[in-house]
Amino acid sequence: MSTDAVTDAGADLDAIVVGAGFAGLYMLHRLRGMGLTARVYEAADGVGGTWFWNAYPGARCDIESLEYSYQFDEALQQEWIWTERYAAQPEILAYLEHVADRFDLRRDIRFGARVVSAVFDEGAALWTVALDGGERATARWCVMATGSLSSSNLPAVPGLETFEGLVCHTGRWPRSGVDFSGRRVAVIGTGSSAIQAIPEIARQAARLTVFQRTATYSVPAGNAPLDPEVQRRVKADYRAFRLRNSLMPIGADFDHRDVSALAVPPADRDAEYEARWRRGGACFAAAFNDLVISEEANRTAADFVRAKIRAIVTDPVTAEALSPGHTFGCKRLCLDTGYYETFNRPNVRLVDVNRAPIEAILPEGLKAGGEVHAVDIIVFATGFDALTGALDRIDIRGRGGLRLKDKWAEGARTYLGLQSEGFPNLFTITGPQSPSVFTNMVPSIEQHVDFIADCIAHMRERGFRSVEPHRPAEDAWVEHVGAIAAATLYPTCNSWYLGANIPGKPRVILAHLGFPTYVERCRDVVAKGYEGFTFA
Ligand code: NA7
Repeated sequence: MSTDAVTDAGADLDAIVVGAGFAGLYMLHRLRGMGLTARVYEAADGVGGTWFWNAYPGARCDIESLEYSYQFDEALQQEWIWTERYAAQPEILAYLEHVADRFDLRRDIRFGARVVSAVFDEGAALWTVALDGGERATARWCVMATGSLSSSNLPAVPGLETFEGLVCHTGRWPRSGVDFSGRRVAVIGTGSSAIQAIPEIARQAARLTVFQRTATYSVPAGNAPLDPEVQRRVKADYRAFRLRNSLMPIGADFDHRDVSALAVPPADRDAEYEARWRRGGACFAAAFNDLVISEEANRTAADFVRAKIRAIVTDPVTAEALSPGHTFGCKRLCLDTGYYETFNRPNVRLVDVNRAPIEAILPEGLKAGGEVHAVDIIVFATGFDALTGALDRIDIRGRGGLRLKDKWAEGARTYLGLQSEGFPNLFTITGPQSPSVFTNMVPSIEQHVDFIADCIAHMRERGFRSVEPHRPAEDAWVEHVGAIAAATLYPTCNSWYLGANIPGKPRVILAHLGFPTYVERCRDVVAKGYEGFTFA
């Protein structure tokens, strides 16, 4: 493929970026600012990534909008006005479209361009990236901005292809929307996406049947219009606000309380949970400092939520089925707006697939536990092949033709979640074993993009052609990430954090727990001349 500029390296471009979500857009902006030629390939027809695809009813961020936004440009963060405490999908998508226009990014983005392979040429130290249409381009650096939760998981239910109604997945929502009014609907799954969609669908549908495999802990989001005064106060010193957040455990203000749940009398403990339940939001999980460390502490939060479910849901059998039995918070805590209340509606029914497994999809609906549920629409809210799924879908080959997928067959192996040994000049933004999904994603993305851009600048200044991690540094990082998780309760659930939602996927923790410690470590690595990386 020909381009206007041929780089010093004789490649079509200096850098290729895959994906035009939060990560890809900022990466492009940084690369351009460094005077590099860069192009973004994006499979969708527009920018937005996650926020392009997850357009299901009720889709909303569960980090507060004043925090879930870019901070790299002061004018941008001042001018954009958020309207709600938690922004809904259309507002975030509009924000990202605004960013693309404001920084004139679209001229270097190719839409409708799905990358199918990326192959490293060792002699030239260049990546060749190929699209599904057969086009190719070469570049020195290849940056995967492919998202942590972008490869949707559609379970292989027998007979799916025979269904005569509409099938949709929350993570690949039809652009034209779905009209549920008067329809009989099945929702499979009860994770974050389902919990947001179910109350909205129930309001429109004639009948809604929810197929649940694992009951979910959910707390009220407490969404509301954003008080202009709060917004004004934050913007008066946005920099200080961001700095404060960056020092918090997951890089967002959850009002962390550094007290053990077992160190306070039960009545005070419940009063703290109650206050946070009323306030709404993920701050509930930050009520005490040992909820994901001590089983006994954890039980106090779990019991509180279970009591809430029993108080909200009028049918005791349904309330019992909706009450989770696993460790609180080791699957992602959900934030909802009337989720449990929805099961009091006469048009909503819960089916526990542990008692009544989904056996098949028929032309007229689903068969579960011997019963046929006739439906017009099936919504799969069955999540994603998290963190590695989007990379696995691309045939990525490094030195000696090594396939990334093969290297990661027993679990992802990276250094800092940024690079994997044997794949020089290939970077992953918020890749596996970085803090990513355990943080506020936007600051995490910015931190990674800045690291990558600075590393590229470092290479150019010194005339290096390639960078990759040193094997011992990578091994030590993999062990470090695993050891942190092993000291918590996270390994006790079948969560997507561990890859446990995907049949056959190795069960290893896929993200680093702790944001400030990670950022500190990255700074230290740079200060020590990119310790653990090998330049050539
Ligand atoms: P999640 O959180 O992975 O939820 C998926 C749900 O689908 C969950 O309840 C799963 O049950 C269920 N599931 C998955 N496969 C099946 C099959 N085969 N049968 C029945 N039920 C199934 O994905 P979401 O999209 O809700 O949220 C992902 C993240 O996106 C979210 O945390 C935010 O960060 C944004 P399981 O719990 O695995 O038993």
